[in-house]
Amino acid sequence: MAETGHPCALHKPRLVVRKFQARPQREGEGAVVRRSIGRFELKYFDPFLVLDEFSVAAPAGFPDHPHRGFETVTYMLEGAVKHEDFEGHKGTIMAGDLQWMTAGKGIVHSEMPAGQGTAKGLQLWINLSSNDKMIEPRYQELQGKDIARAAGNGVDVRVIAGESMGARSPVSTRTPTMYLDFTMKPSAHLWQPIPESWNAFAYVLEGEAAFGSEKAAPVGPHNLLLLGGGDGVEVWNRSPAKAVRFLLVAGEPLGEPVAQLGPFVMNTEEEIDRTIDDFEYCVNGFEKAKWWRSESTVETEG
Ligand code: FJE
Ligand code: FE
Repeated sequence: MAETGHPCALHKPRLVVRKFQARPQREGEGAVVRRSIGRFELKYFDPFLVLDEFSVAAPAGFPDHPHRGFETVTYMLEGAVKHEDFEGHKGTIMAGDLQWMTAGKGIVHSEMPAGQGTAKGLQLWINLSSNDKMIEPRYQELQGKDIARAAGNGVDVRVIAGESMGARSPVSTRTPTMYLDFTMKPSAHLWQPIPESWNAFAYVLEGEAAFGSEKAAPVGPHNLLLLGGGDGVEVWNRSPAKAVRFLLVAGEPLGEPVAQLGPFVMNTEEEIDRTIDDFEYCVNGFEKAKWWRSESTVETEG
């Protein structure tokens, strides 16, 4: 069994308390996302605001739009996304790559599929505490080859944030967060410790696994599982032939009020009103929004 701790009687395994199937919906300009966290039945899973499994091909995409008050974590599964922001920061996030963007007091950017193929991946929005909402924007970008990895006993893990199976991510997270991408071979079993006070969920990408209890019904792709209390989670791949790939994500809840208007997430309605003014008048972090338009917008308009 792959483990970084032991699931013996001293442990309190987390069980699945709710399951959501993420169905496709339209977002941005003609893009399709399977939204699990952030839809009306699950508006907020402190500190997580949105989890979108996206699929986008040109000319669809997420053209010029702002963010304030949280972080976006983009993890590519297939194809590539071209991004550029109003500070001149730009690049391409390819399959396996990670972009951890702290929007802080303000980012305006575009996120568009690169080339002709379909870009697929995950975007997670992590809330920032009231103390961090207005910090300077920051990017942490990792190519797939630089993402920490560990393997053993039929389990492979890519450590996007936090630590697992002796591998540790270099990403620093303002809101304490663990983000793991597991692949388990048939008949593999794992125990992953999770800090007891954190909220945790799993999201299945491929194959099927039983979460929380060996007898649990296996869960397949596009399902989000909220995990209850405990100090870790046990997962079994009981399939005779098929691997399972899933994300395991956990974060320390902020326990603060949330006021949200689309891509602006603050603590109070008053702060949202101020943010709308800041964006409209291009002040307090949105200075460069005044004249900026992405190259992709300029190209489309000729
Ligand atoms: C959006 C505000 C946004 N899911 N998944 C409002 F910021 C967005 C948005 C995204 C997004 C971008 C990528 Cl690359 C992947 C995403 C939302 O940019 F769609 C709306 N409606
Ligand atoms: Fe964005």
